[in-house]
Amino acid sequence: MEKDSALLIVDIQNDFCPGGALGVSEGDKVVPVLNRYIELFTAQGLPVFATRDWHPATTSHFQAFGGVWPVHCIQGSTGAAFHPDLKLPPHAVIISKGMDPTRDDYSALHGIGPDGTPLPDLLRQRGVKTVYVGGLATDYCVKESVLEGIARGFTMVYLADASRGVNLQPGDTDKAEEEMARAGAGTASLAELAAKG
Ligand code: VGL
Ligand code: ZN
Repeated sequence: MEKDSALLIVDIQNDFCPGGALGVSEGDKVVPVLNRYIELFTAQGLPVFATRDWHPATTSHFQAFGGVWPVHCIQGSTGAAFHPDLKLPPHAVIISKGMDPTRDDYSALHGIGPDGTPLPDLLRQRGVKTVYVGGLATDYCVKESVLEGIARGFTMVYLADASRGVNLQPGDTDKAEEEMARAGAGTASLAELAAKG
């Protein structure tokens, strides 16, 4: 990885894993992969950010209030907790998103850190220009984060081996990957990054 890189882990929460309220097929399969990415970035002294979908109990994001999703990732609930096998290092910065009760908001770049600082500012403060992104779900939060990062001038690299999609419609994950590539996102894999060291 370049010296100006960071790892952005998206929504590895119980509700997005099999058995959760909005379980993504094979969502838990990315956990050991992300743990290896975490090791690689940490070994190089690079920042790690982990987002969490962090909803109020009442939000237009949920079916009951006019939205498309079942209730999921309510602030403080077990469903909103990170998957128990995800090995976040002490230096990881937790980014919360989806708190606005009036809209769907998938982009991690709209999220805030523990002290309320928006993620783009946290990235700039650390000199980050290249963001490696993986997690759940490819066709929502991962895609929107990658597209918004590009729009804001960051170099965004999509990690397919660390991501899975919801696929409300069959093929949504493929479409999301095409959209990210068209917008200028790079791609990388664990094997490639591990080989480079
Ligand atoms: C997400 C669906 C609903 C995501 C969040 O983070 O990808 N997807 N809420
Ligand atoms: Zn959500």
